[in-house]
Amino acid sequence: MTQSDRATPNAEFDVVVVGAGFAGLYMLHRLRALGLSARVYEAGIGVGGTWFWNRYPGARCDVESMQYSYSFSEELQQEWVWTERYPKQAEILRYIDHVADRFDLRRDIQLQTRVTSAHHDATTDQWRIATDQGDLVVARFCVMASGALSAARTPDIPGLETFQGRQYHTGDWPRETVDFTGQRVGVIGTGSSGIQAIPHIAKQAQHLTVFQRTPNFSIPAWNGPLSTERQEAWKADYAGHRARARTTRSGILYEYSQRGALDVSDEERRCVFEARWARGGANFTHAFNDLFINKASNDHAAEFVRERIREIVQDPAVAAMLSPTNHPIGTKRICVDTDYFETFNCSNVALVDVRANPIEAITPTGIRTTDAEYKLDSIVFATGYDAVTGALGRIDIRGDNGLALKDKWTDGPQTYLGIMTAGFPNLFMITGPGSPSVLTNVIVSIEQHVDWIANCLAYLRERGLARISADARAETDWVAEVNAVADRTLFPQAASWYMGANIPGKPRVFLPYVGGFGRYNEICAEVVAEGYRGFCLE
Ligand code: N01
Repeated sequence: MTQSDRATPNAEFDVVVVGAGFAGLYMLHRLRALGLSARVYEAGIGVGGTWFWNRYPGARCDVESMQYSYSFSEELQQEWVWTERYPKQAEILRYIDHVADRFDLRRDIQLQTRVTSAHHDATTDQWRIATDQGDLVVARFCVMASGALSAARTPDIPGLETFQGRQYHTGDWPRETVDFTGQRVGVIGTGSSGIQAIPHIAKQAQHLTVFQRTPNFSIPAWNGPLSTERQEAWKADYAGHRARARTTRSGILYEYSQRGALDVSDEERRCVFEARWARGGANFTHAFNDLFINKASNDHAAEFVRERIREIVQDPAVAAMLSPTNHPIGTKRICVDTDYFETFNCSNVALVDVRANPIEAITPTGIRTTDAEYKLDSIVFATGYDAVTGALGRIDIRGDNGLALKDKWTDGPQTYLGIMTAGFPNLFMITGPGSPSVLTNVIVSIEQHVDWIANCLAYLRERGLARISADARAETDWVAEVNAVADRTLFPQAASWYMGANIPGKPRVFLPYVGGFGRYNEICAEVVAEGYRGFCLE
C-alpha cells in the first residue's frame, strides 16, 4: 500500500479519463450525455494529444481529411471545411480545438496534469487516481485514453546529454518556431515522421545528414487543395461513407481489390501498380487482396516501389541504400510522402547507413558512428514511440490484490478485445493492445471503443450493476486469436514497432489485432448481444 492509497481523496467522479486527445474528448462527450460526472487529465497545455505534440516540420496525417475526423455529429462533419487532401498538423489541431469548444468540453479537462498512478481499491470498489500536480481523486470507472503513439522514445545512445547543440524529438516538438537556417542538422530515423520531416528540414538547413537504420517503403501523397466540389460530393452522403468505412479492414474507404497479384498477367499487374502510384497514398497496399498474406505477391509490389526509388534517386548507390529489402512492403507501417526520395538528389543532403556503421555515441559536437564523425548544430530524433503499451506503462496501474499492470504484462500485453484486462475491474482502454487501433483510421477505432464503453456504462446502470471485469479465460482465448490472426499474415516477418521490436527488451508480440476493423466491430457487437460474453458483471 502506498501513501496515496491511505490519503483522503480531494474529489470523487463517476469516471476519470486519462488523456484529452481524440479519444478522451469524445469519451467525455459521451459521459456527459449519460449524465455521469467526469474529470479528464491531460499532460499537455492544450488538448489534442498526439496532434498537440507532433508539431515537427511537415507533420501531416496520411489518412485523407474527409475520413480523418469524427463522425458522431452530423452538424460537425457537415460544417467543418478541410483545405487539403491530407490535413496538416496545425489544421487537425484547429479542428480538435473547435470540437472542444463546440461541445463545451474544456470545463471538465484539467491541463498540464499527468496521471502518475491508478490503484483499484477493493474495499470501496473505486479507482484512486493520483497526478503529478498533487491531485488524488476517486472514481468508479477509469478510462485510459492515453494514446497508442504518445510515449515518444529517444534511444539510449551514449553521450546523449553531452551534446552542445539543440536536440528535438518529432513526437515532442517545441511550440515555438524552430529555424534550421544555416545549420548542420542530423536526423535519426526514417519512419513516417522522419520521412515527412526530412524534405522540410533539407529546404532550410545548410546541410542535412540522415542517419538511416532501415529504409522504408513510401508512396507519394500527391497532396493538394481539396476542391469544394469533392468535399460537397463527399458530404452529400457522409453518413453512408462512414458506414461503409466501418465495414472495411482499416476503417478507411480505399479501393480494396478483390483479386490476388498472381491472378493477373505481368502487364496487368504493372498497370494496376502504376495506377495506384499515380493516385498516391496507402491505397497502394490494397492494389491486390493478398499483399499482406502472400510473399510472392508482396514481392511484386515491393519491387515496383524499389524501381520507382531507382528512377527518382540519381545516385545509384544512394538509391540502393534507400531501397528496403529486409521486410515485406506494408509490414512496417507504409509511409506516405511528399518529395522524400527526391530530397536525396539535393547537394546539401547526405545519407548515412547506420545499420552498416552503427551510431556509437553522441558527442558534444555531433554524432560518431563506427567509421566517421559528423559535426552537427542540431539533432532531430525521429525515432518513434514505445507504441501501444508505452503510455500505459508510464502510469503505475494496480488492480486486484495490488497487481501491477506492468508485472501482468511482462511477457506481452494481455487483454480481452483490447478494451479491458482481467484483474483490473472497471478499467477501460481505448485502442488498447489487442484491438485494431494503429492498423486503422484511429478515429474510427476510437469512436467504436468510446461508444462500446459508453453503452456498457449505460447497461450497467440500467441493471443496477457497479462492476465489469474481463474473464481470464476469455482473455486467454482473445490473446491466442490476436496471435493466430497475425501469424496468418506477413506482419510478423518485420522487426517493427507493431511487434515491439524497436524497444530493447520489449516482448516480441504482435500488438494490434490484424483481423480487420469490420470483423472486430462485429465481434464486439456479438459480445454485447450475448450479454457481454467473456465479461463478468456484478
Ligand atoms: O517512428 P518509427 P515514427 N538508431 O518507429 C529509427 C504514426 N505516424 O515516429 O526501423 C538509429 O516508425 C528506426 O529504425 P528501425 C505511424 O503509425 C503517422 O516515424 O527501427 N535509428 C526508424 O527508422 C508511424 O508508423 C504519421 O531500424 C533508430 C525510426 O527511427 C508511427 O506513428 C506521421 C534508432 C523510427 O520510426 C511511428 O512513426 C508520423 C537508433 N537507436 C507518425 N532507434 C502520418 O499519419 C530508432 N531508429 C503520416
